[in-house]
Amino acid sequence: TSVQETLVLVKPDGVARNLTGEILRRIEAKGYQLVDIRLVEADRDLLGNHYEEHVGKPFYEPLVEFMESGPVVAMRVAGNRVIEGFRTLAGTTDPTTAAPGTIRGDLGRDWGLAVQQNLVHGSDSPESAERELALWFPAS
Ligand code: DAT
Ligand code: MG
Repeated sequence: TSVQETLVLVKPDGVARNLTGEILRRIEAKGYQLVDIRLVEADRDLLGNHYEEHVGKPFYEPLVEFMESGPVVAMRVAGNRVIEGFRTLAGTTDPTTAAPGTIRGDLGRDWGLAVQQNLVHGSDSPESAERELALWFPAS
């Protein structure tokens, strides 16, 4: 086994739509462990660090504006191969084409909103997970 920790964010659309519980239910049903959880109003500094790989891309500014638009729920989640496993639960980036059975495929918008409103973030590698967990859980 390979126990890992990952950062999961319920984005402002997920919090506003009261989907935090449903998303956590899916994480727990899969057998992953919730280690820590916070409600965060993210500022530009945090978001710029979090999305540093996307700085300068055309979707960067709308993405940061969206992520600042309301509270986000940050979760530290542990489990065997959870980094890849949570991204599989989340589905692909665009909710329109994300597979049924996934968070984005089942719950993601299908009414003309921008692709950044895709409910969740999950770290994409062990290096990203370590970096992002340090940003969102600075005290632990
Ligand atoms: P993911 O969240 O699936 O890891 P990513 O890291 O490539 O995707 O991008 C981060 C977020 O930016 C993504 O959740 C939604 C937004 N985004 C990505 N590509 C986009 C695009 N082509 N147009 C608009 N927003 C985009
Ligand atoms: Mg990503």
